[in-house]
Amino acid sequence: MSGDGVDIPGAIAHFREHGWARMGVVAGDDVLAKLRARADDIMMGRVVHEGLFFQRDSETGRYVDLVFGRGWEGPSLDYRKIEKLEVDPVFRSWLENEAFELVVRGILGDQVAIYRATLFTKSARGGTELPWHQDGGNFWGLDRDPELQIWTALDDVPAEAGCVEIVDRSHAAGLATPLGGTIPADRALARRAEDNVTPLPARAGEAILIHNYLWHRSGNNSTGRTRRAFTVSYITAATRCLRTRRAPRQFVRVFERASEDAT
Ligand SMILES: O=C(O)CCC(=O)C(=O)O
Repeated sequence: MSGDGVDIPGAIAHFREHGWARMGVVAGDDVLAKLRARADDIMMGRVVHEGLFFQRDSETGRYVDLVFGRGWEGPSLDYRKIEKLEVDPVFRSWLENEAFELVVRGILGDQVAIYRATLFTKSARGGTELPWHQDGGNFWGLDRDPELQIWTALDDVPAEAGCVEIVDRSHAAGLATPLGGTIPADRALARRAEDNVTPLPARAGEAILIHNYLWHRSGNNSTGRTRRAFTVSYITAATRCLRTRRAPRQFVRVFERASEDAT
């Protein structure tokens, strides 16, 4: 995908003011077919990479019932989250496409790495709800908080498929708690989040910029069809991992080589 047809300055300005911005449809049918097939191949164990993080949907569809630490549990399309997809050449090629490069450089500058490249899927059986959260804070273990994620719909994601929902401009108030992550119920009540929900339904191939501090969430999928999305957290290459119990993470630099044309 080239940057042609995407209003990059407009998207960046909207992102800064609102904490999110639509880029429009950036992935064409052929790219979508490759990304969807690769998502299924990874879940079904037909393509295997060392070190991927897998988490299955909860049995109930409720976030509080998620089970942690099991990794890949066998072939299934009921995984809700797969991380470290930067190691996969198909996803890697997509996250380095030219339109993303223009946006990312416009916001973060020239030296860029990624914190995570993640599939968030909601299976045809309903998936798992994701509560209000922010993607930063001590929980992320970095010397500075990331600010930019680019989310791509791999399938049509109408409201009833569990589209991303946001509280417009909520990024401007910073972190709700120093830890980051899930927003405590009392903070959500105080911010009257339920009265200020903006749903962001998306067509397959659409990309949306999401500020890491933006309050966002997504519900269950009642469409009976799988709902897959791929999201990448880009960081400045100067970002350092602060963890001490294990060797600090080194982040994969991106946009260093001429990006292969994923389209
Ligand atoms: O796709 C979703 O349901 C949520 C994605 C998300 O929370 C994120 O990109 O940080």
